[in-house]
Amino acid sequence: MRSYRERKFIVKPSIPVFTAAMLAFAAGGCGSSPHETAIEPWEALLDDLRNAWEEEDLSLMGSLFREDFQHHLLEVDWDDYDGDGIIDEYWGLEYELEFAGMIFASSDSISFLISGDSACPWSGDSTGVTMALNRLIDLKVFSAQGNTEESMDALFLCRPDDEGDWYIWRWYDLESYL
Ligand SMILES: [Ca+2]
Repeated sequence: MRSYRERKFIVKPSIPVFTAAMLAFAAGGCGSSPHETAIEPWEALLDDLRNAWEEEDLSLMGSLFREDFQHHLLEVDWDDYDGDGIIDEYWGLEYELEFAGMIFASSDSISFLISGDSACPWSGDSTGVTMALNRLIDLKVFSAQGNTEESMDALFLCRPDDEGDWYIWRWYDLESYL
C-alpha cells in the first residue's frame, strides 16, 4: 500500500466531492434529539470509532464495519490503491484497517474527536432504517517524527446488518479544513 495519507495531511484547500456534497445536502435539515437519554446504536458506533482510534484498537475498529463498508474519499485522495490500474474513489474494510494500522504504527498517541449530533433517516433508503450523521472529525497524530492534524467534515451512514447489529455502512469525506 502506498503512503498516500501524507498527502492528506498537507495543508491545502480541497473541493468537496460532488456526490458526497449531494448526500450531505440530502442529509441536511436533520434534527438532533437533545432529550434522548439512552445512547442510540449509531451514536455508540461513533463513540467506539473514536475509542478505536485513540486506543489504537484495530480489533474494535474492525467490529464497527462489515464487508460492504465503503469509505469515500475526497477527490484529492483518489488514487489506485489496489493497483488494478483504475483510480479508486473509495476503499473498503480491508484498506480502512490497513490505513489505520499504518497510522498506529507510526504514532506515539492519537486524538480523534467527533463533534456534531445530527441524526436522521437517510433519504437514500426507502425503508428508513439507515441513519445519516454529519460529523466534524479532528484527528491529531503525535509522533517523534512530527505531529499531524486533520479536520474533516464527514457523513456517516449507519444501518443494522442481517442479525440486527448496527454497523457503519458508509463514510463520506466531505471537506478537509487542514
Ligand atoms: Ca484501483
